[in-house]
Amino acid sequence: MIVCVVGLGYIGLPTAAILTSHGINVVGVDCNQDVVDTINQGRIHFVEPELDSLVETAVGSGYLRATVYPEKADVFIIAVPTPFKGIHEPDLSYIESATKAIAPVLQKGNIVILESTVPVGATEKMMEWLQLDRPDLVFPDSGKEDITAEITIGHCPERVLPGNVVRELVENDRIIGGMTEQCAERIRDFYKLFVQGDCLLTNCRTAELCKLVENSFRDVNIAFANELSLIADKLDVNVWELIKLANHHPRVNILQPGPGVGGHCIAVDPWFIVDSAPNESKLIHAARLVNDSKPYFVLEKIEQAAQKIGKEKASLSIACLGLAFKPNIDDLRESPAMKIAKRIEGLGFSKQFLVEPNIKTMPEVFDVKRTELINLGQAIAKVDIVVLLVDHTEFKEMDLSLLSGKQVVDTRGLWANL
Ligand code: SAJ
Repeated sequence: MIVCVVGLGYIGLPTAAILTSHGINVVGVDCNQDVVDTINQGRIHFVEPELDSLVETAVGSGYLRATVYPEKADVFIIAVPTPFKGIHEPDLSYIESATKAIAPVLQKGNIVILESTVPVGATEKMMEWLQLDRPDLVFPDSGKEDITAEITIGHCPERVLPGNVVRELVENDRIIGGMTEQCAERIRDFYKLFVQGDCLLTNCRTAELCKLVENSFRDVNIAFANELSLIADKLDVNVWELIKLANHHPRVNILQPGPGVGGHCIAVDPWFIVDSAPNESKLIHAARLVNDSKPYFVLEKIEQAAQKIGKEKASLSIACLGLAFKPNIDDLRESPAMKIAKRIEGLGFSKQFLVEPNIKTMPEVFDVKRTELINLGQAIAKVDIVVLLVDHTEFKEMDLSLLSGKQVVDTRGLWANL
């Protein structure tokens, strides 16, 4: 069996590597030549625990090869991004390009699986694009059983947690939406080659909405925690203690407030629901607004911390600990920490120091005259205000006596008892 994985990012590359560890030959495709070259050297282009050794072995053993153009295969997995266009509208152009790229090499008997997170109806759209380019092939008839179909089409959304991808790809249950029942069954047989979790079969539209709903559920729950942090602050209550106590109720399980919600999933996917059913998704929409506004609350707390010192801001310096969107990864996409640190540049402090143990160079959005990327010890020694934005292990394990005499804004409740 040969599997062609299109899109070698946070999902495609780990999936490709895991397939090879089950003795399956994988051709990985990415439009970025640097990514292709890095992988062909047995290296990876982002931080994900355990992935580096998996890819090194996969390439070293000859089971994984990366290239820029798709090649003939038995199974095609599309795992490309679905960013926004306009105001929070899903942009399917990467899926369209990937589909058009595989169309010429598609053969009778092939399976095409869309793993990218998409709005409802996108898998049908993908099949229409394939049909347009390959009128010689017989495609399944959506929802109807059809033994003459020559191509299997389905949607199997990825559900893995960044930072835990290698384990979750194997252990998580999978939702498999088939264009027909036969499609779903064939796709399940494929995933069963490496997935230990249950493979649950449904149609494409339900699978598409299921993925969006999972991330919206989490977004709404985080918004609840973030809203509580605002309420508790106003009423002079420690939100971390409040949540800990409330969670002792057998049916209450409140998540943790933070500086906002980041990443390319939870901060994005709920908008795909809002875009397709705006009048029906008021709560999901409100949650997005609550989470997106949280960085501004953190900026207010920073202003208050500066006022407490009682000196001109121009004579004060500040350190931001963490830039990634969550702990122990280097992913800065949609990161509220990045948003906050960038806005601090405009607040008039003498200097801002950034500490992000998972990156080597400061992101270009920052002004080198105002901001510098340095290590934890140096940063804390130099500044008057310390803002904790990401609960990286390095910050959990640091010597808290270093913070004495500093103003601290702890957005993660890591040092709640200081
Ligand atoms: N966050 C909080 N408080 C919490 C939990 C999370 O503020 O109590 C913040 C994080 O700091 C981060 C953001 O939410 O900024 C999202 O982090 P996350 O760990 O909740 O989720 P992601 O985005 O890394 O991964 C999610 C997962 N979805 C769910 O848990 C429902 C994952 O399973 C999906 O595969 C992934 O989205 C995806 O790719 O869609």
